Amino acid sequence: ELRVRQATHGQLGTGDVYTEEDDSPASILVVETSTMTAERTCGHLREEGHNVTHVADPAKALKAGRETGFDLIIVGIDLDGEDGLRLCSQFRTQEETRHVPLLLVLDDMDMQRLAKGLDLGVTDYVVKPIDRGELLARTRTQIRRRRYHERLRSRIQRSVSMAFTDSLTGLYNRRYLTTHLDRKLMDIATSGKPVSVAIFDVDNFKDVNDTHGHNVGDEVLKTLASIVSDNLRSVDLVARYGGEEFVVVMPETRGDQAQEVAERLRRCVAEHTFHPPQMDEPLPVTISIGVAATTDPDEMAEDVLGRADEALYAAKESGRNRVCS
Ligand code: GH3
Ligand code: MG
Ligand code: MG
Ligand code: MG
Repeated sequence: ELRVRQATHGQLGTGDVYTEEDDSPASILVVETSTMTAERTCGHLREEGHNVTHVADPAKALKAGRETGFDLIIVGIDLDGEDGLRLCSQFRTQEETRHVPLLLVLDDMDMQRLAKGLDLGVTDYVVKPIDRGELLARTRTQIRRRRYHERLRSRIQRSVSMAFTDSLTGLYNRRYLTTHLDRKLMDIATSGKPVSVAIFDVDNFKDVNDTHGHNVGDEVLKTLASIVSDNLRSVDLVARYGGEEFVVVMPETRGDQAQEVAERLRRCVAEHTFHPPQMDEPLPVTISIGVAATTDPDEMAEDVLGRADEALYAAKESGRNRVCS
C-alpha cells in the first residue's frame, strides 16, 4: 500500500480537483471469460492494491453490480459468444450501476464496435494485449473521476436539502412550505379536492424563554416538531414557518376534517409531558391553532395562510390552547 501511495502521490498537481483519497484502493469488477486475460488484468489491478472481483458469467456480473458498490467495471467485448456491449448497455440501464465507469477491453482496434460502445455509455477502453501501465493509468483516471463526481453529487444534495430545511427541528422551512403549498393549490384545478392548512403557535412561549432560558425553549420546539411529525399522514407536510410558528399542509382535506386533525394535535401537545434535560420539573406546553381550507385553485399560499393566521389570532384572543377556523 505504501508503494501505491508513493507511486501516485506525485501525479496530483496542486491545481487538481482530485485528492490523494481519490487514488486509494478501489473496488473493481472484472467481467471476462478468457481465463488468461482475466488473470493478467486482475493481477495488475491487485498489485496496485485494488480489491478485484472476477466474474465470467454476464448474468452473474449484473447481479454482482447490483449488490456491491463497485468503483469501476471492466468488461471484455467478447464474452464467450455473449456480446460484451450488450452487458455494458445493461449496466447502464440498471439503477445501481448507472453511474459506475465502464472500461471496455477490445480484442483489436474495431472502430465500429468501439463507437457503438462509447455510444452506449462506455467511459474508456483498452486494446489487447493489455499493457500494464496503460491499464493502470486508465483505471486510475476513471476512479478519480468517479470519486470526484460522487463528491460533487453529495455536496449538491446537501446544499439543496439545507436550503429547504430548518436546522433546529429538521422540518421543512418557510421557503419550501410556500412552494409546496402553491403546488398543492394548483392541483385543485385537476383534482377538484379541497386543500387545508393549519398554523399553530406556542402559547406564551416568551415566558418559557424568559423563565428557563433560550436552550429550554429550543428543546421545546424540537420536541414539538417530532410530536407533530409523528401525528400526521404521510401526505401531510409540516414546516417551521417562523420562530415558534408551524404550518401543516393537508391535501385532499376538507375544512371540517382539518379541524379534527388540528384538535387531535392540540390535545397531543397539551397531554404530552415536556421534560427538557436542563429542567428538574416537567414544563406545561400548549399550542393554539388556526385552520383554513380552500377549493379555489386561483388562491395563492399567502391567501390561505393569511386566513389561517386570522383564525390563529382568534384562537389566541379567545383564551389559547384551542383551535379556530
Ligand atoms: P402567544 O401565546 O401570544 O403566542 O405568546 P408568545 O409569548 O408565545 O408570543 P410572542 O410572539 O410574544 O413570543 C414568541 C417568542 O418566541 C419570542 C421569541 O423569543 C421566541 N422564539 C422565536 N424563535 C425562537 C427560537 O428559535 N428559539 C427559542 N428558544 N425561542 C424562540
Ligand atoms: Mg408567534
Ligand atoms: Mg405571538
Ligand atoms: Mg406564541
